[in-house]
Amino acid sequence: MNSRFCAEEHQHIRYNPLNDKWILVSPHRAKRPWKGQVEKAFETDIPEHDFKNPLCPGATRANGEVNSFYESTYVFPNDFPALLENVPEPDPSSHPLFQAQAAKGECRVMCFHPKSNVTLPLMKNEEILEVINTWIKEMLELRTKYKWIQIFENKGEVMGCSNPHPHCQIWASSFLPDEPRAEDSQQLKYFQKNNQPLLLNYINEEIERKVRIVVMNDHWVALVPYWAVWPFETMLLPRRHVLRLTDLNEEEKSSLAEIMKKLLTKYDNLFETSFPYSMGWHGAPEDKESDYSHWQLHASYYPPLLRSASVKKFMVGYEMLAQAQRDLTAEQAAEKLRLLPDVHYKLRE
Ligand code: H2U
Repeated sequence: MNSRFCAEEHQHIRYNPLNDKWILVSPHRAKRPWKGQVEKAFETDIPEHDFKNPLCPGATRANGEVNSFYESTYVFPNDFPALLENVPEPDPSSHPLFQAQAAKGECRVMCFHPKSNVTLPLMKNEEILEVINTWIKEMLELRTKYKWIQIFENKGEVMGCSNPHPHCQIWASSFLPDEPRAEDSQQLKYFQKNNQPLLLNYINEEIERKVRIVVMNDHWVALVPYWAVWPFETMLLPRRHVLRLTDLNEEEKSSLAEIMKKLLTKYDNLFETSFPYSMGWHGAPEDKESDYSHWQLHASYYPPLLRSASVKKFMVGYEMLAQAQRDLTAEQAAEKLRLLPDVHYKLRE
């Protein structure tokens, strides 16, 4: 008893300052995984083009509209939107236990590439740059009407993605959703106390400590956050203080394309599979009146795979009823990803 604490061996809880939640880390349970067999998932061949796939160039969508024969990115209104622009508002309620508020918005689908079998890590840097430029174009338009614009990508069937064609979704809303609302209040509290943005201080510490960095360039850093919940969760952030995607300069955009390709290649190389995840961008909310200096732009990648292309981490039981738990430490996950090649397994000689 009372031997010295070692984070890689002894269970502990870690604090996430961005959302004010804790996570249970139980590394003693992770001793086995890397000795175990690594199975490859069965990958179906996705055709480059299919007129029956509603996301493909020239295909007919559910509402009867025909996509253009696009050659780069392509944005269209989601035919099954969760948010509509014009709907009646709920009546005000005076009862504190039965509160509702108006919710307005728009949902769009954005295809990344004309070919269904070209995912982001298989694209050229210039093609990824096109994706970034289209994200920015969409944000510039939607921010004139909405407070929050959520860009997110569900990749892989295991994440509920309904279509293998490379794409993301954009949901703009009149309200600030829960996750960014928690991040806003946590970053504000930290800024008021320390006069520095939380995430900027955080990345500077991480760059010095090195152990959780996965890949870095002059403008960006990708790391496994100290408080990561998903086994190979990462966060991608600019190294300078940037509030929103729309504030990036040309150099930072090109450099973002480069680091995205590297990070996503490592992800695919981990289990030699098209790595599933949900990812999304968080930047300062869009109302002009408020000062959002406490914010720092970041993307979060939440991949569910744990041990192999077919072993997924389930967030059930304890996670649903108590709090998030992980086996592998953030440092072990970062090292594993860092050491993987930058060349995609499908593109190896
Ligand atoms: P996901 O697989 O990430 O859910 O994205 C596919 C989206 O495309 C989904 O939200 C939309 C679905 O509503 N879609 C259309 O808008 N039109 C179609 O014809 C098919 C799919």
